[in-house]
Amino acid sequence: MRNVTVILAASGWGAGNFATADGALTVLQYQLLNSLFEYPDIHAEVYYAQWHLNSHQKSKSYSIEQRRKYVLQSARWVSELVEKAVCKGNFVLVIGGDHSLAMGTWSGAKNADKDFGLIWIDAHMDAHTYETTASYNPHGMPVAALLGMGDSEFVGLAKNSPALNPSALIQTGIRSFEEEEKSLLGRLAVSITYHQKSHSYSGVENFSKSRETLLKTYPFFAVSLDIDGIDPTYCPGTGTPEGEGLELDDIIQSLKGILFDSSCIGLEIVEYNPFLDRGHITFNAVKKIIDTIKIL
Ligand SMILES: [Mn+2]
Repeated sequence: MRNVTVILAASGWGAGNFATADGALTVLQYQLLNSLFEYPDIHAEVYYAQWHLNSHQKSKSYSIEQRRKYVLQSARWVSELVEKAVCKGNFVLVIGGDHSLAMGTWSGAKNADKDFGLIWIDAHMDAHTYETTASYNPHGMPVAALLGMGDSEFVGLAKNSPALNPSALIQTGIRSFEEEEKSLLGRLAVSITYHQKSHSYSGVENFSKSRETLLKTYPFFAVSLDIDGIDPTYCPGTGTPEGEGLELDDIIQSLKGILFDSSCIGLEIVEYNPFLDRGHITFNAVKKIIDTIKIL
């Protein structure tokens, strides 16, 4: 029996497009979690909250400070739920919403005193601060914040910051970044796998090596999945797509059964924006990922 806490956080305040919030709403409305509820060995509890009024408004029409306020509010809500869930030994499944929520997710796990490493699957490094960002979108900042850099309230979501030591982070899928991010992560010696589709590459092998590496130092690990890490052929419904990405099948194979991996504390799936989807391509990809995490 595995107890699962599902946290659906409909906030797009950290992204350039508010409708990123609706990924969480879509997962709830179209019952993508049913395969978890119906599974006999899983007991799932679900939390949902939303911080947007009108999905079609651009977040840019709000001030940086207003957006920062809601980013903090939503991240704090996630953080408190994650902390409680991890304390109980539950597997945490966080569904966004944009990637700024990760500041809350993994600060919450740290606040629960869990010693864990994190596999960060993404096209981007998300290692900006307000000092280096060009977009002022906080979804480009969670990695810096988790490592203790940048906005003091973002960093302070972890009661005992930083939430992550540089050695606890492995990034994969990376193919779009700014020099300032690369230099920050380089200085901290974070492990980064740059992705080029033209190279022969097994995402599954890469994932299991990352898992092994983290588990040599940390008793637990977790996964943050930004769906823009996956090739836009499979996940076009996202705000900042980048070509030449990871194979959807590699991600699915890597995450298969992860819910029953006792060394895994949780998974976060972010940046699914249903309004940018083509047909139901991204919807089906997210459904497939959720369906396979319980398959042994
Ligand atoms: Mn990201």
